[in-house]
Amino acid sequence: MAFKPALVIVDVQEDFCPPNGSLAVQGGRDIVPSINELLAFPFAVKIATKDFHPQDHISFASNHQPPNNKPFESTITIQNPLNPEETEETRLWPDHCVQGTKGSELVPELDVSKVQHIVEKGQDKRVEMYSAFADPFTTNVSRSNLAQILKDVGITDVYVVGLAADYCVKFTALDSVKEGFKTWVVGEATKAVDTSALPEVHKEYEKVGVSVIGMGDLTKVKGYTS
Ligand code: VGL
Ligand code: ZN
Repeated sequence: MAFKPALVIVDVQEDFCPPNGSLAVQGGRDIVPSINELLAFPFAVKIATKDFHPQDHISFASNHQPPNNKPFESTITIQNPLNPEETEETRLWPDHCVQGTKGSELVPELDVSKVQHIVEKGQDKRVEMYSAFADPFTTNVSRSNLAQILKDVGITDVYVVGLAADYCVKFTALDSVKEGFKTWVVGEATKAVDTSALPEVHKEYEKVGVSVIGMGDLTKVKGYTS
């Protein structure tokens, strides 16, 4: 059986980390040592993604009118700009990961010297894009180059870590399955915005065959040679 593993590190950016992040995930910084440990393993390719929004992005509460503009609380309906019949209910957030700001930078503790590709996502102001592959619509409005990078290298297995477990990590893992990769999430190397959402996330993983594993379950990756 072919085995060619990739590491995808999702959105380990200042705005998702304490102490100063505008959308700080509790314990977000604490996963970096585990991720650096993973970066020392012989994955065939190591990729870091960045949420990378324009200031007028649709997911920012500040771009909507009251009373339905409370960050973390309000939700809005987004229409697919390419197909108005397709809609999606989505949460509003504080401004975060604005292109060119300190908050959009990968945290400096992350060993980026071992990363071969940085994939930016969420640049299209019209749509939310939690997944590092594409927006959630059937007719995609926005796609990153992540699938192409993985396919060019001949990757079979994608290991997903980073922030946040219940948003971008989740949708990246689910899309990874859709793209045809065997998909793994290293639980200790993720943190959630809302920990109480995790049992539901794990059920969704079970349904599509995503496996949640621990740092000790990577012997196959450690033994990988190209
Ligand atoms: C994320 C909320 C808004 C994430 C991105 O990276 O999980 N969450 N944008
Ligand atoms: Zn975002």
